[in-house]
Amino acid sequence: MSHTEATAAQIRDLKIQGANAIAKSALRALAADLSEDRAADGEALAQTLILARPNEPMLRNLVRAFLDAGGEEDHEALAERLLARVEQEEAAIASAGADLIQPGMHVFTHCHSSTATGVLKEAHRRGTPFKVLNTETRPRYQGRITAAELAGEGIEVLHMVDSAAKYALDGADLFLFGADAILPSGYLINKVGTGIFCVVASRYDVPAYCATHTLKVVRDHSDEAVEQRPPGEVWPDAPPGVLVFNPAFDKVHLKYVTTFVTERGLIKDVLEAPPWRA
Ligand code: RUB
Repeated sequence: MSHTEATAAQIRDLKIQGANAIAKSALRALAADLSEDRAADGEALAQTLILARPNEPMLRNLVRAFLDAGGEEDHEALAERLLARVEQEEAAIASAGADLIQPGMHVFTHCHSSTATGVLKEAHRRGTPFKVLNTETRPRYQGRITAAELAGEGIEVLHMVDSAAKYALDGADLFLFGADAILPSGYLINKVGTGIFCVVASRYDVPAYCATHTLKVVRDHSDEAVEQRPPGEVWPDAPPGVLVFNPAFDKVHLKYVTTFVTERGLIKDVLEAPPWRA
């Protein structure tokens, strides 16, 4: 099995999750296959990775930048150069986001976004005392990854079921979440639950910050349908006659986002950010 096929399978099965990790692992797999076989069809390999999950523009944009930069540079070296740059830019997002976290704040977060946890870990590294309230994120429990990661750093975490989020948002100082996609149609895509939590946050006047790399801005079309996951993730042995609805993500209107926290700093209109080139 090629690196590309193996990585695409891991992305499909959520063994690799979160837009950043998905995009980086896809780029590594593509570069590995191309360096092992210089005659391999890069566009076809890229297509296999792109089809693994439909709402991952960071994967699409990063792989596109890599293929367009082709030329003489060794594939692995080019991939490493791009990944190192993305990592530097992630540090810039963490720094811009950490400026928002003030001593004593209660920060609500949902699912697992490495960009959001990067912000929180940076704030903690700076010595800012704060508390994180986080939801477990049914059906795949990515919220547990967040809780374990932050607690492992020594950050105070209060973990709860998704439907307890009102307790967390009522009185929270900030709602911080990531993004899979930002659509020219005026919506962002992030883990299912983000939409209802944004609405509740706005009712409680809790500012909602989306921490995202601008590679997540969709460049190739205006809108896209949300990924639907297998019903068995929600209820493996649902009785006959019960139809199970399992959207992976929510589409959230951009009016709910107070500001985007990006590698270019705090940006209200992230759709205006210029495309990222290698
Ligand atoms: C993960 C999710 C994350 C974004 C951003 O969903 O919605 O918030 O992908 O993550 P899933 P990151 O677990 O279904 O992939 O900031 O790490 O890119």
